[in-house]
This record gives sequence, C-alpha cells and structure tokens, in this order.
Amino acid sequence: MQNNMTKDVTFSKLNGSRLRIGIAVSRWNHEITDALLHDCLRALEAARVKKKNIAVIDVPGSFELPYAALRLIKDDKMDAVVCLGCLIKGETRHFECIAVAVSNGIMQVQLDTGVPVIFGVLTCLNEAQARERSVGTKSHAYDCGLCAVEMGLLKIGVCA
Ligand code: DLZ
Repeated sequence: MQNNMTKDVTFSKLNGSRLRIGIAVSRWNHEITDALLHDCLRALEAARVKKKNIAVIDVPGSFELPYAALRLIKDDKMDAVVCLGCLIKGETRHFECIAVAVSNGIMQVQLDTGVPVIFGVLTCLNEAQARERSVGTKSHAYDCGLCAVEMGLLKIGVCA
C-alpha cells in the first residue's frame, strides 16, 4: 500500500513489538468503520505489534471517540491510540459540529495525557467518498495504524 503519506520510508521498518496500542472505533456507519478497523489491525500486525497488546473498544458514534481514547490511555496504559470513525455530511450542520468537536477532542486528549492519539475519522461528503477511503489502496486506516506505531515509539523514546 502506498499513498502520499506512506511514502515515508520509516514506515517500512517500524518495530512495534514493545508497544501497547488502543483502537477506539465508532459504530455509526459501521460498514465503513468495520473496514477501517480491519485495515488498522492489518497495519499493526505488519508493524509487529503483538495481538495481546492491542485493545479495541467500540462506541456509539464519532463524538464519543475522544472519551474512549482517554479511557484506553488511563485504564489500559496504551502507548498510542487510534480513533476510527466515519462522518458523512447530511442536510444539517450536525456533520460540522461533530467533526470539529472530535478533532479538537482528540487533540486535547493527546496533549493533556502525553499519549499520541491518531485521527482516523473520515469526514466525507457522501457514502461513495467514504467507501473509497475505507477499502483497498486508499484506506486511511492502514496509514493510521502505522502512524500509531511511529508515534508510540516516539512516546516511549525509541526512534522509528
Ligand atoms: C448523530 C450523528 C450523525 C447525524 N451522524 C453521524 C455520523 O455521520 N458519523 C458518526 O460517527 N456519528 C454520527 N452521529 C452520532 C454522534 O457521533 C454521537 O454518537 C451522538 O450525537 C451521541 O453523542
């Protein structure tokens, strides 16, 4: 898999075998988020994160992701957390409100706790965009998994 972000060569030699990685995943638009979860787990496996060191919790919608990330950090002592969700624009401004709240919430959690939290929330104008970004070579979640390993290594003081 190769897109603009994965051009970084460091991704190819990541060793996440010492890391504990949490994944918070939203059930809203679950066909999309199931695919995101699958690809994120694939990336963690490729980066040698041990299955026993991966915790997944699901929440009702993307708005709940920052709190779930906080719990994974405080209760399960994760070295990095990936938040996976899918926001699809409707006819009201709900989409914008949730998107801003979630991205600010994720930033707040990572800066308050010192544990990296990766933004794996798709913000799409329609379902076709969401499908395109959740499967195959353009999967955003695969990059997010690798990003979590790289940032987790930074957090424990190991250069990637
Ligand atoms: C309410 C809502 C709406 C309209 N759309 C989405 C969406 O596209 N994607 C998503 O992840 N969640 C959505 N939600 C649910 C909110 O994230 C949240 O779960 C509820 O507002 C309850 O706090």
